[in-house]
Amino acid sequence: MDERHELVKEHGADWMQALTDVRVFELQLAEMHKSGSAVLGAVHLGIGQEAVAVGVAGQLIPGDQITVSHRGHGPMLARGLDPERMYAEILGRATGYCGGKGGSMHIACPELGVAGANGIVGGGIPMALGIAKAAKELGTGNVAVPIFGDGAANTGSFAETMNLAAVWRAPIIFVCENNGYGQFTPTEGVTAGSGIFTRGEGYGVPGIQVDGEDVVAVHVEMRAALERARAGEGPTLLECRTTRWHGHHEGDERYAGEYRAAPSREGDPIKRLAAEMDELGLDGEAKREAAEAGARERLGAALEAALEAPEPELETALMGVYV
Ligand SMILES: Cc1ncc(C[n+]2csc(CCOP(=O)(O)OP(=O)(O)O)c2C)c(N)n1
Repeated sequence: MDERHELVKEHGADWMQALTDVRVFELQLAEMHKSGSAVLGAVHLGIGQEAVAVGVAGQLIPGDQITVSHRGHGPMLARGLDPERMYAEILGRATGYCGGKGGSMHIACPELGVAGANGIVGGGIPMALGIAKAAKELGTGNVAVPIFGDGAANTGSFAETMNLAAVWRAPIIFVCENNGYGQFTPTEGVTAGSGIFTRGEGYGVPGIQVDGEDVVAVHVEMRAALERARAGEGPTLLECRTTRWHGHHEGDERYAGEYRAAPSREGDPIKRLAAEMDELGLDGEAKREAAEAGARERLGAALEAALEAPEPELETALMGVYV
């Protein structure tokens, strides 16, 4: 039995549930947004990109930290955040992770390994290096993982962080979710070179490109990068090629064919895993259906509970504001 087969046998059912949880969490948000109801602020969904979330964040250990972009629900859920509190945050409720004052793009829970989401493109990358440097100095054995888009790979903070990360041999894994677009701009029109993964080369940082719609492949490459980082061998750059199915944000009217071709759904990470499990006699399709039914029930209840939660008290409005 090859390694891939063994991994699917061991983790397939868990991955199926985790991928489906992320998908259903976001589908429910999309449905709510469409109905014009309680979603506050902009919401950017990563539907289609779930294999990156699960393959990367699903194998971190307590004390590891991720930073995510404006499109970070998936990695935060895969890291173990509570869906009800995430919904509450997105809906502006007092029970949300930031008391309802952060919204989708500012969810944070360092206690559970989510140092923070960030609406500033590239903003989470240097934050993660600070965390990685501290982990190294304290000898905790933990790592930091900034997860960001291809657009962020064109920012100065990416290059600057990569440089210092290499100099410090910091335990950091740069995870680029290359979904083919930076907001409304096709990646190839604004991105030089022969692949974002090659950008580590000049700094002596190993770069790997992986099929980001294949949870097994992402898991395997991330596992290798984690081993390197925990062994003191320094950073790795992982470029995950994936597809975003929705517009830049929910309600993005330019989505309907104006700036992009209809996204291919052939790479659907959930269906691919189900098919592979079926080939191996592991009841993939049946497990997919069961995972979806379970997710709909559990996450439906989480959303209901969040909707019933109170809004923040007026007296908390200035809490956490520093001038
Ligand atoms: C510093 C900064 N510049 C510009 C923006 C506006 N903006 C928001 S998302 C985005 C594109 C990001 O593209 P990418 O990093 O590829 O992430 P994706 O949306 O594709 O997941 C831009 C330019 C911003 N939020 N921050």
